Amino acid sequence: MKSTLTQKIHTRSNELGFELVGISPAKDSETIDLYRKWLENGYAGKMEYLKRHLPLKENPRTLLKETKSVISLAMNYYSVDPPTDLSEDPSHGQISRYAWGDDYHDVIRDKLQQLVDYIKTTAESELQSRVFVDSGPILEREYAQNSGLGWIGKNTNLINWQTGSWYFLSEILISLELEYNTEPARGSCGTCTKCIEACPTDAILEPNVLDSRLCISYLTIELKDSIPKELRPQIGNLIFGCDICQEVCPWNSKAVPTSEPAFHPRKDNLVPELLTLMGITHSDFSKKYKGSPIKRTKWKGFLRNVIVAIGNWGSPTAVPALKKAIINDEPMIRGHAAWALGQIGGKNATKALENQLENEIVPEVITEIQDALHFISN
Ligand code: B12
Ligand code: SF4
Ligand code: SF4
Repeated sequence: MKSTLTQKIHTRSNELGFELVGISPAKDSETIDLYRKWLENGYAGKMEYLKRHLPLKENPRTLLKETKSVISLAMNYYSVDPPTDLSEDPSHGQISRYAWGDDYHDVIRDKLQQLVDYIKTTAESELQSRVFVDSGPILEREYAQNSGLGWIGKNTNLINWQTGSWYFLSEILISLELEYNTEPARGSCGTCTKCIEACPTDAILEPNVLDSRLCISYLTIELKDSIPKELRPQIGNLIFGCDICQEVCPWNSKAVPTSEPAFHPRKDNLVPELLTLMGITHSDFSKKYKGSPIKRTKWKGFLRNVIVAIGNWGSPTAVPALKKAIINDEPMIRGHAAWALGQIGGKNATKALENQLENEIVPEVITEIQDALHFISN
């Protein structure tokens, strides 16, 4: 009976679009000490919620005391590859693959709920359950690995031996004993170190240990303040997240396109022109990225990222747009615009910086302007 229900859950999950499904018992996390140490080392940066999650991550029963099983699910978001001539063109920005389409939280939560409804009907019993996708206090990759979905690679992502790592993970905690995965995950990183070598900011300190404070994904999505000046050049034209340590992973050469239409790229999300994005107002941003993961940066963070990419592009054609940005109401935008003008250099950029220096009152922005002028004159 148990195995029949487990099998039905697998089948229904696949029908709902979850390519990978596995079930593990609700036991204590085996890696919680590594997580604690990671927090103690400061690798979470300013993601304070990860500290608050520590006690909750010790065991799924802290989230739902009746939990007996963790159903781990993965949904593929690989779609197309962007045209290389545009992704490598510094006048265009790159958005990471997971954010090209609709917000996966909404898409997946809805499917998890459908799966729970199905299990409740099929099991014909009163069940307790909770669903999580990304934002919950659960070590998703550990439970996915235990459930047999793949192994945790040196780039810290969960990799499936057949189809790679372009997956969103999610879980259902359920008060039901089911048939558990007993197979160890197939595949491994072996002696490969491609992701560690390819990371532009050396954020993967050692296999499986990532310092978020250096990771471009953190810097362009999670960080709400100024991006540290020394890291800006390494960001290149990445304006939202980073996929480099997955792009170089040999296991991703086997990726197959997702069957979920919601994860296919929205118009303009593949490799947008940086100068077009500079013209986006606060309300344009809200409209354009409604229901998209990109809204997480908010308008201010997104504009900051675009300005960094423009500084890395270094083209004088961007000076008029930066002249507007250096008088923006937001000090963070003014500071980054000053940096970008410094990278571009030349007479017009210098003039814009000198003009703003006369009017600027925020100490951090004054420092950015002075540093930019210094950079130009050297
Ligand atoms: C915080 C967070 C981030 C942070 C920190 C990332 C990190 N590597 O920890 C930042 C903002 C940098 C980030 C970036 C990205 N993220 Co993120 N992130 C999370 C989140 C919310 C928590 C992760 C966490 O707790 N990190 C702390 C570390 C210590 O935990 P951990 O990496 O899970 O590590 C555990 C194991 O690896 C194990 N472990 C540690 N050392 C070792 C050593 C060995 C040998 C082994 C076997 C295991 C092991 O112990 C750790 C603690 O349990 C999860 C969702 C979730 N609730 O889990 C999504 C999640 C990990 N992110 C995801 C994605 C897609 C991304 C990005 C690709 C987005 C992008 N394109 O920009 C990048 C990838 C960057 C990278 N190389 O990891 C997916 C990953 C899917 C997958 N296939 O693995 C998740 C699961 C969200 C989801 N539901 O799909 N993310
Ligand atoms: S996402 Fe980018 S910056 Fe972060 S670890 Fe991977 S390659 Fe490095
Ligand atoms: S690039 Fe190599 S080392 Fe890195 S995750 Fe992929 S297989 Fe593992």
